[in-house]
Amino acid sequence: MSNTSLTRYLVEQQRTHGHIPGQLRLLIEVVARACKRISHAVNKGALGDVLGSAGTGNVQGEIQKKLDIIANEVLIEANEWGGHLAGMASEEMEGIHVVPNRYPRGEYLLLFDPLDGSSNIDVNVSIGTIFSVLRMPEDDRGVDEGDFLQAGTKQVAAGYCIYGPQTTLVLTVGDGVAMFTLDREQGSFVLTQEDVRIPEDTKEFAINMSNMRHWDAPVKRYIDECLAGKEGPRGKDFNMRWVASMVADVHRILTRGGIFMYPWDKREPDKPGKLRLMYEANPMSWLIEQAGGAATNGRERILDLQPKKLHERVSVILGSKNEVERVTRYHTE
Ligand code: P6P
Repeated sequence: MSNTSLTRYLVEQQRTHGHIPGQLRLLIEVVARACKRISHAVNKGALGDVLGSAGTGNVQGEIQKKLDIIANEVLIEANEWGGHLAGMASEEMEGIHVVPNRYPRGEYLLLFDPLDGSSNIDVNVSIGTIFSVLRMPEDDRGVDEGDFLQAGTKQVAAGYCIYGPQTTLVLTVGDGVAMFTLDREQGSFVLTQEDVRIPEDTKEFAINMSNMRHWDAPVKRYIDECLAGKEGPRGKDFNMRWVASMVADVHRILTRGGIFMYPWDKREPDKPGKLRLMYEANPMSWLIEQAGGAATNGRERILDLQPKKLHERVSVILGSKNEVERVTRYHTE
């Protein structure tokens, strides 16, 4: 059992790969500490005044849960004074949050979904925080929304913290994927897995089957073939999972492989998909690629997409490389 703390891992990674300068290490450590606080609030459940709806709506037009707002505030308060950030963007806020003038400004931009999977909060199912780090464009004066609109390939760090049976922080800075489990006695994240690798093949798909009648033909073909099992064109039986918390489905895929799909569907044809590009699809896609998987919107690599709006949505197909390539091939055939 390793006793490598997150801090020691980051220092040693900087020594060997040089991708974690001081300000970025501070940023990651501050985000990890904020996730510890969010985990504490989540774990209180009904014992703390944290369940249920806040009675407000967010920019997505979704009812905000109390924990959505608590998590958002924890991340803002933890990160604005350290001098490592120029600004932040959140699923829970319409506009960006520029670091106030009373604090020093740094060279990084932090984007996050403070609590993903909110529909699962009140039923005690795993949820999580997803975060993505970009660098402020060079010689840039003030901080504005345009500074955040960078392709996923520009990320310098990405990760999530899943609040499940364990609280686990999963991180990449471009040199593979590492996992840190929260040791509540020590109060710190301890390295429990590094060089995470996703099997290129899988027998497990994750999709919300209730939307089947709304899917595009390539997605329907792929799932029909999975359902046909051994007697069908795939020659093997498949299993299905759908947690309705992207963090939990992605964590399972990083741990044992699989394919996750939230594709475009004809319920709202103008919406490219349900999930958000900047602070859900991009960080998760980088983690998946860093672990040997693939991530596309059905036609293009997600990390190559040039964002036009902060809260834009995207169709997501990610996980075991050979399965994602098959679904993508069905779209482009
Ligand atoms: P549905 C959670 O609200 C989320 O954004 C993702 O975490 C999750 O994968 C998806 O939506 C679940 O959507 O339509 O199945 O409830």
